[in-house]
Amino acid sequence: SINHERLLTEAARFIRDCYRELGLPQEQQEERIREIEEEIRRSGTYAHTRAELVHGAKMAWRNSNRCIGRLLWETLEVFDERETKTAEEAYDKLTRHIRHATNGGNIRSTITVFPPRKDGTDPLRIRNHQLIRYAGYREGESVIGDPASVGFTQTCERLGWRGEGTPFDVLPLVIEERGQEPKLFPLPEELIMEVQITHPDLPGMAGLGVRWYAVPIISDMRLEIGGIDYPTAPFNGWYMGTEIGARNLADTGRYDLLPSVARVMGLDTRSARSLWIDRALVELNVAVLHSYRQAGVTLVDHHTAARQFRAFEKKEQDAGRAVTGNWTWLIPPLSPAATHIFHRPYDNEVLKPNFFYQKD
Ligand code: HEM
Ligand code: NRG
Repeated sequence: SINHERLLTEAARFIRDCYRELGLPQEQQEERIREIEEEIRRSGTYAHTRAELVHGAKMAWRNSNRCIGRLLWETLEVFDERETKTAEEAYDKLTRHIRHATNGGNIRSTITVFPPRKDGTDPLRIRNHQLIRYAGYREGESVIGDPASVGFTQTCERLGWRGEGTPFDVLPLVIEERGQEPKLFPLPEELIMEVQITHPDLPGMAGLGVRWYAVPIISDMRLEIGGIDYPTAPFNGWYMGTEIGARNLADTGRYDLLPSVARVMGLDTRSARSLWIDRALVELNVAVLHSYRQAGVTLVDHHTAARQFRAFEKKEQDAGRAVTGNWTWLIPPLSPAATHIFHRPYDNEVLKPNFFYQKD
């Protein structure tokens, strides 16, 4: 059928790229493609070998146009959990992912791959945007906690969850098994590493009681490899400081902390021309870098990340591959023009394998 044709085309394209990169002989490629053709004819789909899954996931990271961290794409650790059946089993695998990735602060880039979509339906889905994230509670005009989590927090409450009501309540996992109601799984406190935000020479900063979690683990994107969709494949690296200091804690639509930081710094906030916003932003980012370093948690500053990305560009060029990228995401939100990324264009063509947004 036409769908089988389309799947085979995607599969063959992936197998050729993958096997060439792995240095496997041409005959093996063609043999594997014939085998996949047969499997698709028989069953309507095909299963990746473990080596294909591992390298395919790495290629997906390498092709992530919005990611500045791609130099390290080959170091991704892949857990193959395609045999997972139940939400309870999935929860178990997810706690292992968090433990392995956190590694006492020495963060390891990790992905756990759950069963692929079959006949258009998903055997398992995670409802969380990230495995670890803070709740947000609507309180009249304002929000306690993370405003980005208000909708999902309500979903959790409908399922019977009640948070403590602090600005930093870790949300439970919500896992859905095909044909069943979503289930709630609270995360044990000792599993979640967090960092208290302090400043090297502004003692008032600690008094704000701000914290953030160690590991960003995106859990709502679809991984696509060779025409196969993996709707549940949570992945993590570590933070770039500005994600926390210039966005999560600073955006007016998020924790909106710049006025509080300015107060701690004794800045005059009456006129925009005093640049109090910019000064507060810089010191908040100094605080994030200082705090993660002091806590022994991996995190990269945006200047180092940009230099690493330049090394990635060079490495890809040397490998004979075109670098694709989304300039609007690659430039850091602090001092963008102080990085080389700002000063050159990037081709935003979307290569596969890759990670994609999907409907929840
Ligand atoms: C996006 C850094 C690892 C895939 C991003 C962004 C940053 C970043 C700063 C932009 C986020 C934003 O503006 O919201 C890093 C660093 C890593 C890392 C420092 C350290 C190793 C990874 C890994 C993967 C990955 C391991 C996948 C295997 C992606 C994807 C996006 C992204 C798909 C786009 C997310 C979206 O559209 O919301 N990364 N990353 N990154 N990264 Fe990475
Ligand atoms: N900005 C988001 C996280 C997006 C992905 N960032 C990474 N990914 N560093 C936030 O929570 O601030 N990663 O896989 O390391």
